[in-house]
Amino acid sequence: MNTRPSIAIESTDAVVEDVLATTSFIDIHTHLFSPSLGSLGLWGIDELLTYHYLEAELFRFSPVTPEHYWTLTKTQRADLVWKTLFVENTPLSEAARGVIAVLSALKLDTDAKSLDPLRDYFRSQKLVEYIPHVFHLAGITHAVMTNDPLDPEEAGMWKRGIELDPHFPAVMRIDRILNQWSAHHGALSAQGYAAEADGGGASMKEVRRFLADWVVRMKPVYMAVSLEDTFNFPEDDVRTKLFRDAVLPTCREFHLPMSLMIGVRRLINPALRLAGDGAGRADMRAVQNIALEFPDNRFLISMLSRENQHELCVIARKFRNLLPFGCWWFLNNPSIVEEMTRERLEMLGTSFIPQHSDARILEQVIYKWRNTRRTVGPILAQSYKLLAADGRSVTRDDIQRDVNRLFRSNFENWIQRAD
Ligand code: HDL
Ligand code: ZN
Repeated sequence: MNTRPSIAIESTDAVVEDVLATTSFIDIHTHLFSPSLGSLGLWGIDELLTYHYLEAELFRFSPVTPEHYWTLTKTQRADLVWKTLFVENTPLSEAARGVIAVLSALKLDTDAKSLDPLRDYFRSQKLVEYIPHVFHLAGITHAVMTNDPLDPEEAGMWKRGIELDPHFPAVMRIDRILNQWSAHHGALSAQGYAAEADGGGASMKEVRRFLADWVVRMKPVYMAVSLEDTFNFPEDDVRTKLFRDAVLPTCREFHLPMSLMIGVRRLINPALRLAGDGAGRADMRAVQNIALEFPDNRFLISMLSRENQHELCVIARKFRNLLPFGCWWFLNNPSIVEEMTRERLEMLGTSFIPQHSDARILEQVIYKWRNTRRTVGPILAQSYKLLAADGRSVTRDDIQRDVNRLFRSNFENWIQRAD
């Protein structure tokens, strides 16, 4: 006999919405930086408007050429984006509507004719108080960073010693090692790690030493790499050697998950710079081969192509060391988030992480997490309604447990398991 105070089926939506609204999330992948990383952190209206998602959209509406656009100052670019996408046209796209949502949440004029008053507001903010305010509006407690030990500017800051901020956990991003070995093994050698062009000799041992030194310095919660849509594993190449003999052994040594974000088609239009990347369907055999070969490594997996999502759910059902996460980049639109979240709940229950923001500018977490709550709420509620119709009612505590798992403890457990 069910003695728990289950919720009435007609109040499911309201209870799910309230649980989502009153639970703070962990944002497991962003490009935000803690204040101790100074100028690397982006915030304010000019950065919001020159977000590469909006720059891509600008070039579809404005006659301005990318070549001319890049000669403009940041202020001039922001003015042009605002005029083009927000004054002369209706900001209907996900990224454009996001700026409106941020301005509205900050109680600013969403229909401003000039950006100057908005600039005054952002200029007047003190970051140390402003960040907690923005996190509160977004309903997050942590924004996990993306940190590159081979980025000259950032590496210099880490080497000089920075104060670690518990609200901004670090992640060691190793694209330059795994994807651009020929261009960057020299940088390793320059830092005193004997890395050879063909990955031979002591290279793998030296890469392990490099990674270990940076794990000690950065104290990352996981390692990460973004991989192109053509990524295969295994291949007869240096990258496979690096995965097998350096990166994944280091992850095991320090009990760190490895995040694989697969499907980018880099710079399909180089003139757009950061906005120039595209997406492509990847061969999921790479993921299943990695999961099978490395049962003692834990992986966070995000695929960039909509066409890979169902396959990812199938493979995740076969390998407990895979944790699918997020609706990444071009997928972070309600129409696709809905589809992905439904199929994940149907095939994985609550053993996945529904979303990350990928925010590059601080205030973006406000709209990206508002959208996630607005999109995922009804889908989660529908799952409970189906369960009730099939014979099991739920309590608010059940829903709270599930939301905590989806948006917090799945990640916390993944980064802390020392087995
Ligand atoms: O590689 C990544 O982490 C991607 O998220 C890229 O940074 C991309 O440019 C992006 O910002 N996507 O949202
Ligand atoms: Zn990212």
